[in-house]
Order: sequence, then structure tokens, then C-alpha cells
Amino acid sequence: MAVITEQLKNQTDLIRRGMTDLRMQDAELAGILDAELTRQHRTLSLVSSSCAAQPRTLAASASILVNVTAEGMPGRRNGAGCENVDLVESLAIRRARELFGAQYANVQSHSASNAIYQVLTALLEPGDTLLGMAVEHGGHLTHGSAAAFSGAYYKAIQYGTTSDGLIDYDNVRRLALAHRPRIILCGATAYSRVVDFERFREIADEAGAILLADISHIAGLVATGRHPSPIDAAHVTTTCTHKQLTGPRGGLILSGRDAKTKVPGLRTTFNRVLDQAAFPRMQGAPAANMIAAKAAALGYAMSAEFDACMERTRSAADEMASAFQAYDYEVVGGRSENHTVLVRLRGGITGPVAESALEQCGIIVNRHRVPGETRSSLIAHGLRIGTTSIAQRHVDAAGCRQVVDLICRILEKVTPLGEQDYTLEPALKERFRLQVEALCTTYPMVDYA
Ligand code: DSN
Repeated sequence: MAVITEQLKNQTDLIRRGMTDLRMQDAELAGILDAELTRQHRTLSLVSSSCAAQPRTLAASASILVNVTAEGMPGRRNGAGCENVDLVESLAIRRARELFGAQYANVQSHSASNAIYQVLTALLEPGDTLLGMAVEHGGHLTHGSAAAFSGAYYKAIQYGTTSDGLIDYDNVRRLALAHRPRIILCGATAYSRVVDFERFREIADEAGAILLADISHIAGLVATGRHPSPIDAAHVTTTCTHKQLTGPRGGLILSGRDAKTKVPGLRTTFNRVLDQAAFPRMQGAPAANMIAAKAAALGYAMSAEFDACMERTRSAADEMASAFQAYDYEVVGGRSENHTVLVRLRGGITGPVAESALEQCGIIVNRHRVPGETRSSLIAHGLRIGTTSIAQRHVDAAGCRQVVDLICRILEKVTPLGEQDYTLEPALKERFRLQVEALCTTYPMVDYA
């Protein structure tokens, strides 16, 4: 047995030791991770549901807290050895409340989907009615999709957008009054306009429903005041911490003015029900290392640097929407009011073809359905573009126009051969790929430099 004279006493040395061990003892895995870093440097991500985690977030997620089992809440654990986890979780809760102006925060959810399911299972009985936005109209699987738990275990009524791509609030009200859901879910994953949370609350109050807002996509814009906040408008708000908050993959449950009011039909208040929603109802011990990473990200989200990044995120979306319109592409909803631009494809090019052709040239986007489509989302005819990642690269107005110009030129050169197949001349593809790489050099991932 080795005689140990000195043990590592700080996280920096420990993480460095771990990376050295990985490189020396698992070259296969280390190589894949390095290849991914290179891919991210050399490609332009326009995925609206992601951004680059801050290095401090990555470091915190790799922390020693992973070794601690800490079921329960700070100060009320089902086991010993939790004093530092308690401090970290209390810090994350305090920062989440401060950042969002919330009266209540729970930071334990492993993801935003988990957070939503925790709220649903805490507030609904199986078979109860919920009203949420259809995934093909820009909602989410957790908002009542038949393909997911939310649609399988509850009676899910779905609302959508008008032919202009705008939320049809009159229809939401009509459905709410007709079906009297226990919960109305609002928030979206492919919607470029402001969500009117106050209007949703009026509808919820009129229908006697609880309002749950999912702000996973726009959490950074909400936190920095660039999108109206649902914290007091909704009874409960959920978000993930990685799509726009530069945090780890994980979820938050938040509540504002209703936190200490009684849940309709129950004897308990929202804050108590929500605390039990994460544990013991849906999860075991939280991932304490991820809670540390959330605390790191929430701290960063209060900085002037993050505020400036969200400003760039917004202006890049305006710039890109106008640039697509200058190429005569239809921008769904007419413009962007957040970080998302949804573009209707044309010329027989489907979503999968555009997604693949652009990826081959180094531009990463997602396909999404656009209003009026009836076919499977696998053959969607829209491109969903998000600007958070390029804002992190400090891509300016001229850069945004260059990106759109490249996308449009690539799509012009694609010859579709059906719904999934296409040709793009290899020499052209290579030329486009080099142009994207040049843009990536002009606008590097500054946080990873
Ligand atoms: N909800 C999916 C998206 O918006 O891309 C992934 O989390």
C-alpha cells in the first residue's frame, strides 16, 4: 500500500490531476473530448437551445461535491456530512432568488424537463387536465405532447400559433374556459416573439387554473430584463440553467408572489409543495456538484459581462432576422423579440436537408416546423436559429450579416433529392467550410481562449 505524505487540498490541483490521469490512462476518452472542443471552436453554433458553459461552471461541475449524498434540503438532510453541500445549495438558492427576483427557488432538478415534471406531479393527479403549447407549434414535449409523460399521464389539451406564427391568446382562453385545466403551461422552445405572461395569468385566473411558465430558452433575457418576467405573473416558473444561463445541464423551480399562498385545492402553500416535488416525490439526492455549477453560473449571470452578452444576443437576432428578410426568406412571426429567428425554407429544401448541408459546412442549426405544416417534425420546413452562442463570440452586426449570407449561399447551392437527400458539390462545400472556419477565427470562443 502506498504511503501518502501529502494529499491534494484544493480543487484546482485535483481537477488538474484528474485531467492528467484521463489523458494518461484513458487516451480514447480524452481524445474524443479534445475532438469535441476542436469541433466547437471550428463550427458556428446557432442552436437556440444551447450556449457555451462558462469555464468556472465546468470547473464547479467537476468538483468534489459529486462524492456527497445529500437527500433533502439544506439543514434538513437524510444523512450526515452535508455541511458544505448545505452552504453551496443555500448560495445557489440565494443567487437564483436574487437573479430572478423570486421569493422561492429550488435548485435540485436534474434538468428543466425534470423540473416541469416535478411541478406537474406535485400539483396534478394522473388524468387531470393541463393546457400547454403543442410541440410542433413551438412548445415542448413536457407541455402535453402525446409522445411524452406530460401527454400520457394527464389529459393534455394543446394550443398553438396562428398562421402568422403568433400565440393565439383568444384560442388559449377559449380552450381554458372550455376544458378548465388545473394547469396552464406557457413558454416555448421555438417562438421568436415576447410571451405575454400577464395575459396568460388573466386567462388562468378566469379559468381557475394554476399558471406554470417555462422560460428555459429565454432565462438570460428574463434575468437581465430584456424579456418580461413571469416570476410574479405565473404561480410557478421553471427553467434550465444551460440553454442561456451559461450553466450546467440542470433545472430550477422558482416562484414569486404566490410562493407562500395556498395551492388551490390543497392545504399547503406552493413553496412547501414545490420543495417536496423535487425530493422525495421525484428525485433522490441532488447532484451537489451540479448545484455548485448552477451557483457559479447564477453568479456570472449577475455580472455586467453577462448583461452585455444578452444585449448582443438580442441585437444579433434583430440583425439576422432582417438579413434573412433581405434575402426574401419569410421570418415566422415577422421579427424576433428574443434570441430566436425561425425561418421558413423554400425551393423544396426540407429541414433535414438544410440542417445536414449547413452542418457539413460547419454551421449548426436545428430544423423546426413552421405554421401551416402538417407533416412530421422530422421533415420540418423551418430553420430555428438562436443567437446566444454567437453573442458569446462577440459576433457584431456585420458578422451576423456574413453568417446569414453564408447560410443563404449554401442553401442556394443545395440540390434537394427528396425529403432527406441532396447534393452539394464537394469543392463548394469545402470552400464554404473554410469560410465558416475563417469566421470562427475572426469571432473566437472568447471564454475558451
Ligand atoms: N427542448 C429542446 C430544444 O429546444 O432544442 C432541447 O432541450
